[in-house]
Amino acid sequence: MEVTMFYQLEEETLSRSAITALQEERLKKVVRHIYEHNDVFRKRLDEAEVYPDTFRGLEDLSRLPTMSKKEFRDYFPLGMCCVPKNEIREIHRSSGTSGTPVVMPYTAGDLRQWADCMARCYHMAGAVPGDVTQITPSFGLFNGGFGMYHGARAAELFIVPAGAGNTEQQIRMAKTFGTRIFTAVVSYAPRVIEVMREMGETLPELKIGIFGAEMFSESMKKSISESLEIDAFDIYGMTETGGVGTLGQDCPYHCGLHVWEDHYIVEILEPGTNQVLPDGERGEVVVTSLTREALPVIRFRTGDLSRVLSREKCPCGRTHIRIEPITGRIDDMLIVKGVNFFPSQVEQALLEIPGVYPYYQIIIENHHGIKDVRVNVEAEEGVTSYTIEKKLKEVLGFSPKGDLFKPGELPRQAGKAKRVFFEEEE
Ligand code: DLL
Repeated sequence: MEVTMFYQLEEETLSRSAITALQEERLKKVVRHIYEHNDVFRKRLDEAEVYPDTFRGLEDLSRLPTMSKKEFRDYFPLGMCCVPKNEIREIHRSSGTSGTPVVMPYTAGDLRQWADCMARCYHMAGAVPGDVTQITPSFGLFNGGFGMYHGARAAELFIVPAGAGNTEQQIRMAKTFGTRIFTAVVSYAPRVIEVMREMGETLPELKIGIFGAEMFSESMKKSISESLEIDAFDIYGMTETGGVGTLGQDCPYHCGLHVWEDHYIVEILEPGTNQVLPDGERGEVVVTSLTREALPVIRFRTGDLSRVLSREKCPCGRTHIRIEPITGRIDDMLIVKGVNFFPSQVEQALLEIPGVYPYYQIIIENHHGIKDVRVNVEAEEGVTSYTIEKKLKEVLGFSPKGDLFKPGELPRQAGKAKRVFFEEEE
């Protein structure tokens, strides 16, 4: 691997023992920081009988109480903040579609940390200084646009800060400036491909796509890479950990998401319990941020599902832990006819059928308390309901009904896509 593929070569290739030593030191420091600078954190630690003077670091990690979105909401907007207000330089906020929004404050140091994590992701995907990157997640309170911007500044890229929407113009801009790296929320990529086809355009200079903010199934990744003739990367992060890229991305070997372990500790917990699961077992991703100042998270229950794939050095040279791409959220799980499944499994199956488009709806019907599921999907002529039902039976064990739509007939959405719809009880 060339050195230019690393943004922070030394940090990204630390030995396992060096990573552990760094985490040990930083964990003790962050526990002291939150204890001394925030009443809510101090009370929680007191209740758990964890005190900075006697806290032993990694071996005491599981003694730390877990937290979730609930704490952010209960202490909205800045009740969990650990620095004085005049040290805050920026905030971001989750959409709040499912309740009070989550606010994340950043100090100047936090903005640098975010930019560093994000710049590592850019370089890991193959960016070199001067490359043209087009940023299409929205700029504003959503962390996607600005996070990619801060990272692209650090990585010394030529930035086209397009923001969301206006797909025709996005394509013309990509052509005009010779965009090499396109960044987007996953479900925006099929839309770009569709409009490119309508316009009869190609983007020969485009080589790299960085997509995230939503589950990215293998079949979606394959379809996007092939259609755009690019290498497609899966970038991970969230408002609570400090935004896009903070938790990592996959490398050109695509063998799991590299989590920046000098900044974050990742544990996999059994959903609904405090049981830490062994490597290889799938569970809830729980994250502790080691280097954030304004609002570090301690054992934050993300609600995302994954498992540890490896703690060994990757062929790309990086040594940090690798986790499986996120397969869904705990609260995404659907139960119909006694079968538990995730929307990601439906997507994976549908997109394996040639001629099926990445636009679908999973509709959960409710007939007097008895649930059923319908799957509507867009497909080219020639794809039959029989093929779809047969394929879905392999995943679900039963064949859901549904309608076939012609390409372009299902609604296109901005931002993160809504795929699952719950119908009112009849
Ligand atoms: O979605 C951050 C982001 C922006 C990541 C742009 C990548 C690209 P939030 O709006 O706070 O932040 O949503 C975080 O989105 O807990 C996951 O459920 C989901 N998510 C984020 N990245 C991925 C991914 C941004 N690569 C929530 N794969 C997280 C699957 C993802 N899900």
